[in-house]
Formats: sequence, structure tokens, C-alpha cells
Amino acid sequence: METQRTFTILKPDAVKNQSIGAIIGKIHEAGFSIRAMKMTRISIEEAENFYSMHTGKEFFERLTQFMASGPIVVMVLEKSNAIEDYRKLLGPTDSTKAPKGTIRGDFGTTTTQNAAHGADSVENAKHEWAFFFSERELF
Ligand code: 3AN
Repeated sequence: METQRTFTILKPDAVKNQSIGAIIGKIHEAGFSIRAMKMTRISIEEAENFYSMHTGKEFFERLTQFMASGPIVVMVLEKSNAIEDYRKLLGPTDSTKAPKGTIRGDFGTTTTQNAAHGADSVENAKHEWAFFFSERELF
């Protein structure tokens, strides 16, 4: 299987709970290498844009307010089959249904506060990391 890249956000809950070290450890243990990483933040408008596919849904305001509520850590991860394997490592969207051993099972608490985001396709991953990283920040 050829090498693939994915994009992840460690969400404000993970940073606030001091879980980012453990999550990065789990990411490394699962065989991903980190090709870009930074701590940053997004505005509510940027969060609305990032999650525009969920505009109008019952949880949209909660989600965008939460994503803009504090620092986040953004990363580009590389591995064979990275998109699918990282989503498996994340577990399901609802943290309460995520098995132990997954990132959301171990570090998330709800459906909104679910510790991390993972891109769902190669195209979306590239689009998402291009918003956060310049060429010189990608390795
Ligand atoms: P995933 O991140 O598992 O791919 P998406 O893309 O469907 O899930 O949803 C994006 C984000 O929106 C989720 N990570 C979660 O924080 C939030 N979200 C999705 N569905 C719900 C829901 N029913 N209630 C609350 N928040 C939700």
C-alpha cells in the first residue's frame, strides 16, 4: 500500500485536558510519522467555514463555538492507508460509543468534545492542511 497523508486537529478539549502528549504518543505507536505540526487557533468564522457541510444542523453552533474556544494542535500525518487507519484510530464520532484504545474512547467525552478530527479523504486532507501550513512547514 502506498504512503498516504492525512490531516488531524487535536481539538480544544484535548489541549485543555493536557491530553495532547498522550494522543501524539498513540499516533506514533500506531505507525504514523508527523510531517507538520503546530499549536494555533481558529475564529468562529473559520470554524463555520471548516464545518460548512454541517451548516443549519442542531449542533452547528455548539460545534463552531467549541472549535474556536481555545488552542488546537494541527498535524499532517503520514503512513500507508493513513486516511482510513487514522479514522479507525480515532473511533466513532460519539466518544461515549468509542472503544477503549481509540483516541476518542480514551480522550473524548461527548460527540462535540471528541478530542480530535481526522480528514475523510485525500482531497479533503490536502485542502484542510493547506489552510494551516505553508510549504516550508511541511516535511
Ligand atoms: P467525524 O469528525 O467523525 O468525521 P463529522 O465530520 O460527521 O464527524 O462531524 C464533524 C464534527 O461535528 C464531529 N467531529 C463532531 O465534533 C461534530 N458532530 C458531528 N455530529 C454531531 C452530532 N450529532 N452532535 C454533536 N456534534 C456532532
